[in-house]
Amino acid sequence: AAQAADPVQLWPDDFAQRYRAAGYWRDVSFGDWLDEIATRFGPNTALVAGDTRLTYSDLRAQAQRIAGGFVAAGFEAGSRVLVQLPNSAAFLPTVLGLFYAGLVPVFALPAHRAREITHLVNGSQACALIQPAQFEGFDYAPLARAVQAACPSLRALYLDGETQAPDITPLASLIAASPCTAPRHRAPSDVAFLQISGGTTGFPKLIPRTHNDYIYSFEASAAICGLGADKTYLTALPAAHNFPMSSPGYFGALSVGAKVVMSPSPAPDTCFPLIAAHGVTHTGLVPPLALLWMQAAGKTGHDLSSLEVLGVGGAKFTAESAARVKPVLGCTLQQVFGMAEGLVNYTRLDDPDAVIIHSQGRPISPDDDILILAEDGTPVPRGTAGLLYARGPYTIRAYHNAPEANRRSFTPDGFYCTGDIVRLRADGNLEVQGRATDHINRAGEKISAEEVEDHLLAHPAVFDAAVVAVPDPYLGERSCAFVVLHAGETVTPPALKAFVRGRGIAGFKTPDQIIFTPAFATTAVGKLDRKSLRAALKSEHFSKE
Ligand code: J2J
Repeated sequence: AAQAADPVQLWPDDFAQRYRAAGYWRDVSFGDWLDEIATRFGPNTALVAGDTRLTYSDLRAQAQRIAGGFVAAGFEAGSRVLVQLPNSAAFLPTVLGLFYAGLVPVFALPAHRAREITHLVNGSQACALIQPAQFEGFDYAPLARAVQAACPSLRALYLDGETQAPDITPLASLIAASPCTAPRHRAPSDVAFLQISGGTTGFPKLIPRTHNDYIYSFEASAAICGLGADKTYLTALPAAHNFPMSSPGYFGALSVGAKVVMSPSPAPDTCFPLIAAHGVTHTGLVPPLALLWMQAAGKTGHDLSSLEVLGVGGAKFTAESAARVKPVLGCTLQQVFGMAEGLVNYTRLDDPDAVIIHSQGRPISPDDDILILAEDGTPVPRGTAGLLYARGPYTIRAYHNAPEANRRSFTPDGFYCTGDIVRLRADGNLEVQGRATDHINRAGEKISAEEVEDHLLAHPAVFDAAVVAVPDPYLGERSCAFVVLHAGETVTPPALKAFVRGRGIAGFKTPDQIIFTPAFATTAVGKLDRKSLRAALKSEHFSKE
């Protein structure tokens, strides 16, 4: 009964034909792909996570047992399963097991809480929830129960790790079940998983990625990033993010027989020993972490000399910082400008330093169509800044089940409106100049201003709220909430922050700063004018806060 195909706008036939003819889409599903890599690289080490070490054959065997568990539990092919696992030993076997069973993972971050998970489960009609028992001091069983109470589609809860919860199934019990010996059929053109958007609306949107488009994106990325069977990729960022998943990420690494190391944290004191112990050659970081790594590099005794390529993306990396990567870390910097909706740009490893330091690279595919348009929709003169639109063999044509957002975010001829303001240089590389949308890019984590405003507005003392991005030397941007209180009401910034945190959302969405203000400037039509709020923030009065 849960079979219903996702009502998703996929590529028109002529595009699909072109992408197949060009060899981008191999018509292989993730289940087939797991069989391929297990056959090609069987005895090589695939995964290192804590004390766990799995060869490619082991990885497939584990995935097959987990898949068997899901099939035995009665989940039909095509059903969605929400996965909220940290970078643990369970992550890859579980996700690959879901693929093998023909199920569709929905990826959430460990930082997400009841409100977000409820929204994602209801939005995807997920039938199961997979979480860690504990992570970073947080106990997930009560969260699981709260979500189940609010989500009629949920039939099963799984926890990875020690738990006293009798109503929740240990994830390990699936591994013991009899294996699934062949991938349950999914068409390679079907949706493989749902990813969360960086979102500018009140709630994150779901991004449907197909087997064909995603496998193409990470296989092509592996080649661009110089991965091979003799390389080692460190998963430092949260594994649910598109960047460590596919740019080139652990999937790109596995596609060429490399070794994947999972780090439970991106901090230098966790990652540096892993780099030294396992000879890590490749990893990916957001700019604030790259800065932290460069600060720590000289001060620890760890040998980082195995590092060959550091990918940095998710937010703008300044040229000043970019120039320090090679001298300080001794590896090649690769700037990565990507998005979970698809389009990913890389500087190439053999680009001149000036390109690597000053640009965000160029698209993966010769068939990535890029438009840079002025606000009126006409192309800007080459070399000047404009809004970036993208279409291609791995860029989605629509969000999952979001007609209104789709009208805003996609053009009638299928271009995704990235919201990024970029400039195309004469050498063909892009430079990110800014963005046109209202989100805060906090250390690479995208926060919707509207979503946080809605939570502030839920407080009885709050009359109006506007959340804006403020430049921050460590985070790149931090969030600042301007709040207008109802006449006669009072509330302190810490109390209001605690209220927002208590709404059941990821901690990184709590405003970093709250400024009370008597009223907002509005535009002629009475709409909130965020531009003037941003300008106000830069004024002396506010910068002293
Ligand atoms: C400036 N802004 C950037 C960059 C992303 C690889 C790398 C990153 C992401 C990612 C990803 C930027 N300079 N180098 O999915 O596969 C901002 C842009 C973009 C948005 C997408 C990948 N790299 N950005 O960050 O979906 O604003 O994906 O539109 O989280 O991050 O965010 P997200």
